Amino acid sequence: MAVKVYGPHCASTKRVLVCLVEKEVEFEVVPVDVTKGEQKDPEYLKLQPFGVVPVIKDGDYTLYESRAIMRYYAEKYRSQGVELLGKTIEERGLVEQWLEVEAHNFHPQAYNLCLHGLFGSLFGVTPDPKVIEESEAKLVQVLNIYEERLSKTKYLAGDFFSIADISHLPFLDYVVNNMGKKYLLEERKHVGAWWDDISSRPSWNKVLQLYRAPI
Ligand SMILES: N[C@@H](CCC(=O)N[C@@H](CS)C(=O)NCC(=O)O)C(=O)O
Repeated sequence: MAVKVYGPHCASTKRVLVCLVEKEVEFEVVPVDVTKGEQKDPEYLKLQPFGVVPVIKDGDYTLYESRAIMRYYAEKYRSQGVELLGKTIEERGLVEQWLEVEAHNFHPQAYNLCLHGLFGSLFGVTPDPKVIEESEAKLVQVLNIYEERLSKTKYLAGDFFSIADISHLPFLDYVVNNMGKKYLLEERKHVGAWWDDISSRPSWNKVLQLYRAPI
């Protein structure tokens, strides 16, 4: 039975979709229009009580939080598709470390930048230039640390592609391509090379083509 993925057009959901494509897991999508508030419908809240996408249904099993869903499928289908968790426990530790860095250091800055500079109007948020300026300055500091790391390893957790890299795709794509901030990569050659590599993966391009965001 195919996995049901709710809200395919949203950035957080795209993490999950890329992971499923890399793991060669069959899925079907269920539209949830967040611009119309469908993520707050009582029926949807039974699946995801916090009222955000994504959520997946796999038979009777329901799971939400995009990074938890990636961890789950990368582990469940360990021997299928691309290995996304590293081969040793030490590699796995580094995957977890960089996934946490993405969630707690990278994401808040990238999200605020996008909320105030890109899609805020869809959610009734008035853009605040001060938030944009501060978020970009903080994102630059994070990317400087990435530059140092990526001067030593091809991907964030090591010389292997992982869910830590996947997790960056949707919001870095918004920042670089939808907000026109490619200079953030051009000023950091190792981050730029990493981005060129991960954003040219067929899995990401397939997901982008199939489920374009409404912005
Ligand atoms: N931590 C959650 C965040 C999910 C999230 O913020 N989803 C956004 C779309 S990218 C959403 O549903 N926004 C609608 C809303 O906040 O009402 C995850 O990673 O699954």
